[in-house]
Amino acid sequence: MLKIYHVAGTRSVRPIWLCFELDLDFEIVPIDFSSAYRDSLEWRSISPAGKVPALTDGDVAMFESGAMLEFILDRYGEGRLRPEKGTPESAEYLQWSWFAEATLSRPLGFMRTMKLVNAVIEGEEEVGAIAADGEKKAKAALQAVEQRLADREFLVGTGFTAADIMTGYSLDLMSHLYPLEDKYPKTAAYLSRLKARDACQKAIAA
Ligand SMILES: N[C@@H](CCC(=O)N[C@@H](CS)C(=O)NCC(=O)O)C(=O)O
Repeated sequence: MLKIYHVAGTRSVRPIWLCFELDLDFEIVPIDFSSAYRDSLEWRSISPAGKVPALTDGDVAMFESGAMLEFILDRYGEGRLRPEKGTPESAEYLQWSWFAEATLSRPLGFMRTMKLVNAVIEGEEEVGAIAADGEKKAKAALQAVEQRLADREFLVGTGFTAADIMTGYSLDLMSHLYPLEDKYPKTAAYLSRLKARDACQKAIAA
């Protein structure tokens, strides 16, 4: 059976949300998020870099959330929640799915670290410059999403897809650092729409 190793609030929300959208039979395996457990041989044998989420399904084992969505759609999607490959909409789909983790989430992790560093070394010029660069990148990525949503409800022309699951999770994380409503109203409304979906609510409650 398809198993997703989960910690509430982490990227495991993505594959779990997708499984609920597809109404699949699957198992959520809660794990201990302590660094001691994530460093253990047991967890490293499932997730070699010690991160969450992980997925197993028969002889398949995976540890990257975006790749898990593609695998789940390949194996169980029956053509749902992803445009047909090779079409212009598929290009949009791929772009926004990758953007969510490679561009949108990237400055976020960085900003979090810099916030901690700043708390320790207050007023260090270099640290301030690095933090400002992270903030600039985060804002540029948010602006790209805002522009895309200017005249559409979801990121891809065909309607709701797994690219919205990828991006929705990243935006939710971001919204804890930047209140989105004032500067990114379309993005804030999009995130509220995504979070109102049954499958998303089930994933958040899991
Ligand atoms: N690109 C990876 C990122 C995985 C990741 O950073 N997971 C976080 C939780 S959301 C984690 O395990 N953090 C603990 C750490 O980095 O030590 C994915 O999308 O699966």
